[in-house]
Amino acid sequence: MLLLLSLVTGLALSASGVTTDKENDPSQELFQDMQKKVNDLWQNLLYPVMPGNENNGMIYATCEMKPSSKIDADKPQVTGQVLFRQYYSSGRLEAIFYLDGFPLDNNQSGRAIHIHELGDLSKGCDATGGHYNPFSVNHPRHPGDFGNFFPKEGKIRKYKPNLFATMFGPYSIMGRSVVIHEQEDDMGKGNNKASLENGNAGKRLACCVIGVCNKNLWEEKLSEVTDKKKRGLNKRAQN
Ligand SMILES: [Cu+2]
Ligand SMILES: [Zn+2]
Repeated sequence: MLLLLSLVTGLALSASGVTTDKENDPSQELFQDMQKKVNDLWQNLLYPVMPGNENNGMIYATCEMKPSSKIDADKPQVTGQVLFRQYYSSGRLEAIFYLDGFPLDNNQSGRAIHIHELGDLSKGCDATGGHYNPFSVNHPRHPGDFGNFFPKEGKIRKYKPNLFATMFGPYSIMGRSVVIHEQEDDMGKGNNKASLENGNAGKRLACCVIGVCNKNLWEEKLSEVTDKKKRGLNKRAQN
């Protein structure tokens, strides 16, 4: 806020300064000055806090998944991380879903994962609000509608690029939550109101708040997730 105020004040001061200097096409000079100030303003508003500034314009975030305190003990106790990476300012969001604690059999139903509006974990995952929906659209067109995940041997190991959510600007997901549900997302095809709001995905098993981090977790987990993918591709190529 202080930053905003100082920039706005700077803008006003420079505007009054230029009107007294009419020698070098003041309107042009004023325009360029204003343009620079507006760019600086946006830059400061949009640019995220970069830890140590060592990431070359790449921002990383992590969400440390914890079982909801409101979920029964016989339900899956999900832990792990959802990691995000995005190149400033127009790169597409990428995510790694690295989650444990699901039943070991491989025929279980899918589990929905979404970004919810609030980063409030005071009531387990129940105070995280509905799906983050900045454009007032129906489910599954919310920026954090990640769809269904099918655990293998009790784990989810998934890399997803080209996501619609963003960590920059007014619609940043930073400080909001990631929620994993007990059931499958019906992707808006459930023929009822809830389907167009939340995909009827059922109870909230676990959740976490998205926060800025450095690149270490991402690099550590990505190799594991993509190595698996490579092995899968090799297997397919051999068959
Ligand atoms: Cu949800
Ligand atoms: Zn949704």
